[in-house]
Amino acid sequence: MGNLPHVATAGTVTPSKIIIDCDPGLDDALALALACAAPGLEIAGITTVAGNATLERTTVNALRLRAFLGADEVPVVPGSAGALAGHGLARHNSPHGVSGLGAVALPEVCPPPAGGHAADFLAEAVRAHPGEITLLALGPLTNIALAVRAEPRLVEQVRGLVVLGGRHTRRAPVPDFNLAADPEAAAVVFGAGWTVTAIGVDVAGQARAGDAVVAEMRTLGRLGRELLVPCVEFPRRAGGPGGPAVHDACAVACVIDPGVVTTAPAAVTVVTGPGTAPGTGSGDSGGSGGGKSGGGETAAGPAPGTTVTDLRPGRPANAVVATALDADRFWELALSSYRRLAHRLG
Ligand SMILES: [Ca+2]
Repeated sequence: MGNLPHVATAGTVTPSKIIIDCDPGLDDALALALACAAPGLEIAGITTVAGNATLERTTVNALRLRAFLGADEVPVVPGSAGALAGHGLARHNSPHGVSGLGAVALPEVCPPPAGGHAADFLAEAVRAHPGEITLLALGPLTNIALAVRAEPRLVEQVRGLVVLGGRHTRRAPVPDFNLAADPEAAAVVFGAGWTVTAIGVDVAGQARAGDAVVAEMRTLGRLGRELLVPCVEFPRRAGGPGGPAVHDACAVACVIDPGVVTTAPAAVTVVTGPGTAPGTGSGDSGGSGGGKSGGGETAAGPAPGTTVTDLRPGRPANAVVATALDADRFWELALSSYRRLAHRLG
């Protein structure tokens, strides 16, 4: 491992298996729709974590999305409501609304989730298909951390791990939500001994649903009308140049087509408390995080969850990080996939 896994294209060999660990979430919804649309992907499971809303809501949202997207065969397994340190994971004043899905109005009544805990499901699924499953983490990293703690062989058994989180191309002034929600879990995941493919919010945030994208979504029948457009129009009310970012969908696109991003090997450290950032303790100050004071940073150093990313060549790398996005390629892939799915859903 060490690079984004390549996925079979339509009409060729066996689809690539993925498990999506998520906290739906408007951009999670766009990501799940994209994964369902990709002929080269087989979704082996959806696991949920609290984050954009409570665990109860993110799980219900995953179930509603599964039903709407016609993915009834995919197990949905609930996971963590709280961080490793014990505090709650659900964000306050969520930009995704109290429900987690803004004004999206999908039926609330749908088949129940599977039994058990997401972390056990992840470990067992990967063990049953060694070398085949790519984990895609689109929320706080608690479930992934619990899974790899309970089953350290996960590190060798996964095909890949793609994390939406961090900021890796420049000094991170503040942590992103996914890593800040559970910094200890993020540190466990980045330190587990595998190569994490990290799509930072600095790069994924460049994928924005502007007016032309929304206009295209409006032509996509029920999929566009009932899901895609409400997902991008809810945050649009809050404004923002270029339209709302669709971070999680960008991470799915990277699994389907690694050429959507440029990547580089890197040493990534996650700050968990005072003195844990390189440069605040042992004298290494070469990262893109850490350093002098900025927003979210105190006299004790960068805030917990901040990533410190060292891109200098020759350093032992624990990650491959996205350094640039080809936004045109991303939207071409996303909209053509959504069009295919819209046709299927009618
Ligand atoms: Ca998410």
